[in-house]
Amino acid sequence: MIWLPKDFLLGGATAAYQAEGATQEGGKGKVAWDDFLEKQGRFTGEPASDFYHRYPLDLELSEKFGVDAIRVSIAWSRIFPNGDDEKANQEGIDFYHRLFEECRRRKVEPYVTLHHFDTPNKLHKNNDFLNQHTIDSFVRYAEFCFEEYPEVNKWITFNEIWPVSSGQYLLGKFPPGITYDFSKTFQSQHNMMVAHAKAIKSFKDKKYPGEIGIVHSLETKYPYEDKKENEHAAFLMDVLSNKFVLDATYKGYYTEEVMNAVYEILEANNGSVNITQEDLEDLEAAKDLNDFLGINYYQSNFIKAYNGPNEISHNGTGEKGTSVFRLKGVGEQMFDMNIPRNDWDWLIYPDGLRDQMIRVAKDYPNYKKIYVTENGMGYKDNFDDGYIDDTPRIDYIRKHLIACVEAIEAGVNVEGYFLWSLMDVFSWSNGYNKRYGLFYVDFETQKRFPKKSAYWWKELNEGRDLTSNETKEFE
Ligand code: BGP
Repeated sequence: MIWLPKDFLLGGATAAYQAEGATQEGGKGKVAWDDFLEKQGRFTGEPASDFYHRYPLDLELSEKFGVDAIRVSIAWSRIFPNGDDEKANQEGIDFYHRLFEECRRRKVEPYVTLHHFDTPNKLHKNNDFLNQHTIDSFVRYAEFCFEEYPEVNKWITFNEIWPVSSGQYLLGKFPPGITYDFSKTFQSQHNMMVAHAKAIKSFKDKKYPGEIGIVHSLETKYPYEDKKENEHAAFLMDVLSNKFVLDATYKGYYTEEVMNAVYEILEANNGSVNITQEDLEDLEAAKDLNDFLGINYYQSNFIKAYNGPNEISHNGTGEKGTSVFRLKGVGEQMFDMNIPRNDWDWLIYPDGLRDQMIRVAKDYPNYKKIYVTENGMGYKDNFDDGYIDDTPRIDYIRKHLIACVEAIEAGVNVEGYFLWSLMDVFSWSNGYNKRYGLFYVDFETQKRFPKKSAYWWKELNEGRDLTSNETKEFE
C-alpha cells in the first residue's frame, strides 16, 4: 500500500488573469496581455472562468470535493491600476477581502501570489522588470498587500521567474514577444529575484503574520543518452532555467560554477548581464527568510548538445509532435523519447519531480519546506453530456503524488500538493482547449461539472490511499 501522509495538504491552483475574467471591471488597469492577445486574435482573457463573479461557487465545490487549500493571485492592476499609482483602487481591494472571507467560510486556506505573469501595462511598457522602477513599485505593492490583508497566512511573491523571463525574451510567446535575447532573459530573472528578496525582507522586518515563499518552475534536465557533451548541455540548461534562480533564492549569490555556465551561454549568444554589489547584498539578506519553496512541475526534459542557430517552435495548439526547442551553445530538448507525452509534447515523467525535490534538499539545505504548487495534466476533456471521464488525469496525479511520497521517504520535507488547476481556466498560450481542472467549465454558460477526477480526489483526501491502480495508463 502507498499512503499519503494524513496532514499532507491537497489544494487546487488558479491565477487571477486565467480565472477571473472581468478584465475591464472594478477599476482594473490594463495588463500587457490584454492587447497582446487581442492582436494575436486567437483568444483573450475574457471570459476565463468568470471567477471574479463566481468564486463562491468554486469555493463551495472545493469544500465539497476535499480541496483543502486554493492558490489564488492578486491582480496587481486591480489594486494599483497602473502599478505605481499614488492611490489604491478601493473596488479591487474590496474584491480580495470578499474572496478571502469566502475562503474562510468554506475552510479553504488561500495561498496568495502577488505576481502571476501580470505586471500592470504601464510598467510593462517601460521594460517591465528590466526597469528598476518596476522593482520598487512591486515592493511597494507587496507591502501594501501585507498591510491590507492580515487575514492571509500564506504569501507567494512571484509565480515562476524563468517562464516569465523566457516567455517574454526567449520564446516570445509572452508579451512583448521578443525572441532569443539571452541578456534580457538573465537580467529579468535576476531583477525579479532582487524584487523577491526585497519584498520578503520587508515582510520579515515588519513582522507580518504568516509565512512567505516563492514559486519556481523546476523541470529536471537529464542528458539524452550517456554522452559527456550531453551531460554538459543538460547542466547548462539546468543553470539557465533552474539553478540560476535557486542560487539567488537560497544561496544569496551565484556560485562560480553557475556563473561560469551563465557566461558560457551569454558568450555563445553575444549577451551580458549586470549584477551589482547592491543586488547581491539584497539577495544575501533574504536567503534564509523563505518559509517555503513552491515547485511547479509538469515535465522533465532530455537534453542533447547543440551549437546551431536558436530555434523554438512552441506547440500552442495541442498538435502532438510540433515542438522544437534548440538553444545555441546550450542544448536541444528531445521530444521523441520512449516516454509518454501529452498532446502539447510535455513528457510525463513523475520521477523527475522526485529527483528535483531531492536535489533541492541536497543542494540548498536551508530550504525549510516544499509545496508542489502546480502539477497537472493538460487534456482535451470530452464533455459527454456532463460525464467527464478523465482517467489519464487521475493516473497522472496519482503518479506525481507517489513521487512526493518517495521524496518524503528520502528525507525531503514536502508538505502539500496543489493541482493545476482547480477548475478549467484559460491557458496563456493555448487558450481554452487545454483543460486541467477537477471541475469542467463550460466557458459559454460558465457552468461547472465535476469530472471523474474530482470524485477520485474526494475519496483520496478521505482515504489517503494511493495504491489503487484501476486507472489506465497513457497511450
Ligand atoms: C504554469 C503557470 C500556470 C499555467 C500552467 C500550465 O507555468 O504558472 O499559469 O498556465 O503553467 O501551462 P499552460 O497553460 O501553458 O499549459
